[in-house]
Amino acid sequence: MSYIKEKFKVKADELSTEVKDLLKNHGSKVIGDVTIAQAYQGMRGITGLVTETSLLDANEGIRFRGYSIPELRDNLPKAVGGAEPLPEGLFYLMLMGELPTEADVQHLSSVWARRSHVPNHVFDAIEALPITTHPMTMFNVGIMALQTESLFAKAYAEGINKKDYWSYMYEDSMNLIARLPRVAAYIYRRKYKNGQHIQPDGLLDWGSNFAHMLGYDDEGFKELMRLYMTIHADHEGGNVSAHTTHLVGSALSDAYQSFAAGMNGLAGPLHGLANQEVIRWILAMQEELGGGTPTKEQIEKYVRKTLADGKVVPGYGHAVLRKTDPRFTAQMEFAKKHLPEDELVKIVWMVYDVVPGVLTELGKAKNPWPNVDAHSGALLVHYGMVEYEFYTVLFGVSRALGVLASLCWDRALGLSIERPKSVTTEWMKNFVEGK
Ligand code: FAM
Repeated sequence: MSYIKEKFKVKADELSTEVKDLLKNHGSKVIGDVTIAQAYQGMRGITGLVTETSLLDANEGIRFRGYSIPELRDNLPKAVGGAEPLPEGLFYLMLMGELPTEADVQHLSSVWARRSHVPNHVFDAIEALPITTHPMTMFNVGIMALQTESLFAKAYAEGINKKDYWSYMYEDSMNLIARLPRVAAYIYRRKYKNGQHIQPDGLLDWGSNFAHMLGYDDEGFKELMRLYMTIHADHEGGNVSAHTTHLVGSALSDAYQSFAAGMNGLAGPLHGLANQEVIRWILAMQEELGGGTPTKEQIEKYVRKTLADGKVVPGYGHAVLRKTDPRFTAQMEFAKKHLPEDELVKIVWMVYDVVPGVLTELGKAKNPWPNVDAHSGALLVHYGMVEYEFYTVLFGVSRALGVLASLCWDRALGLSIERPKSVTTEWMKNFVEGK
């Protein structure tokens, strides 16, 4: 057993004991009430899930095992000559609950490089789809084709003890994370680069090898990928992709099946697809105005038109956050350092100056501030990745780090199959009338 796996097992046994005590001594304590509005309106504010890897504060933003994004950028190990955290380190932090050493991160880089082989039938499955297929559909077909490799599914079919589920989930999660960049890069090169594929470089770290296979060997893009893979990884447990992965996983579906389910949620425009929608929205605005950099007045007019047409302004608002997303701020800082004169980035910043005021004035959106998706596309365009339909796949590769670390914990803690109670509107009416 690898030392990381052994260490995880020790931590998992400790927490399992604590959870058993918590349930035995306080299991019936009430942690919240549920209103009728919450039942109809996306269960917002209901505390009903346990996710160890990260915790979101409405005003401060996400903390991974207690570390904010600026703290991660300071404290996680970096590549030689790099300034952004290595995503391997964030995975270690989320899994283990403590910061990794340089050696831990190097170990994960080499384990994932060793496990990155993708069988040919996965590429064949992707090739069977029309070239016009959305990259997120190709991505999910690729993930599902990889399911043939699930060690958990194989072991379960042969018959295993419940106590060992975590071990197979751990192996499947490590293998899936190792393989995803290759699958994603294959899709990118197939759809946009005439199928001219690039072989992995086993000496590179996970994020920069991904950049390399996508066809971007620029050091700036590699740094961007490391930052991108770090900040998109996790956002506590209730968001659609994390919750779906956890929910499907609770049926003992394996890591591939659970993650694919989560990715179908990420593909929705109110969730991960918003990153492509932001760039599409800015390009449409530029086209309508005849190109070039719009003025703030023109942006404001376009925002009002978007809202009047009954559409959302992509990249703005959030179900839980109530301030500017620190993931937006981290990308803004990256842009100020590496590409302060970029035209599209400047438009993103002007949009940031305009949208919160308009949304606040209209008073409908509970959070008028930008989320992670408002900035990411402009950075990718700067380095030449203009194919915005692909952006959510990048988000998905990163999200694997958080939701798969969480699935390892779900199995280690032996969490139950998820099955909340639902009622009908008839039931609600009877309840209100006291029947
Ligand atoms: N533009 C226009 N209207 C908005 C809005 C926006 N950016 N954000 C919220 N609203 C509206 C919302 O549609 C709702 O209108 P109705 O009452 O007519 O349904 C009203 O304001 C109240 O919504 P809320 O309570 O403030 O937001 P929700 O919690 O219901 O929804 C979001 C949260 C993120 C789905 C919503 O803000 C939105 O649609 N934003 C644009 C899409 C986006 O950027 N999604 C990415 C979220 C991101 F962080 C991620 O998952 N990657």
